[in-house]
Amino acid sequence: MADNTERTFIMVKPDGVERGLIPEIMKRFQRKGYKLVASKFMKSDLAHIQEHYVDLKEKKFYPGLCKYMSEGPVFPMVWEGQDVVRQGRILLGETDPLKSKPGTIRGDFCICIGRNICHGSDSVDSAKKEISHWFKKTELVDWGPTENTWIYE
Ligand code: IDP
Ligand code: MG
Repeated sequence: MADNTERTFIMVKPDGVERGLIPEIMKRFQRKGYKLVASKFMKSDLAHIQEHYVDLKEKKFYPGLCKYMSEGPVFPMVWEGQDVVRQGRILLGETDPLKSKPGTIRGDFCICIGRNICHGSDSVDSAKKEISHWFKKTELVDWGPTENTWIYE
């Protein structure tokens, strides 16, 4: 049986927020058929972002990445549905916007790898970690959209 309850962590980064792209990015997941489970508008402190990107801490771009991510508001979200982690990465496009196809979020809306407007979990395991890093259990909304009966067989 396919798992319709898989979850991923998607976040509009400060450049995406500043450029007014929150609704556009939400729309891509909504219209595909995925279910919004949580979202919030917030500013993160540096330590929180450093922990989010801890796997990249040896990279040269890590300090600059963490600084830019903590200097403006972000819009973290949790989306749910069949294969949503992998599909979310496809909707986002490649890490480098110049390698992203038109029709993807990064392919359509940005140019620089260091300003690629959105984050998406790269595996089910990292999605679990990221969701609990950004959201309390009580912020995850348990609901069954009626449209789900028209999205899944
Ligand atoms: P991802 O966001 O597609 O999962 P990761 O390799 O996990 O890509 O890198 C996290 C973020 O770090 C990227 O989205 C991008 O903002 C930034 N980043 C990755 N590589 C570079 C680089 O070479 N220069 C500047 N920033 C980078
Ligand atoms: Mg990543």
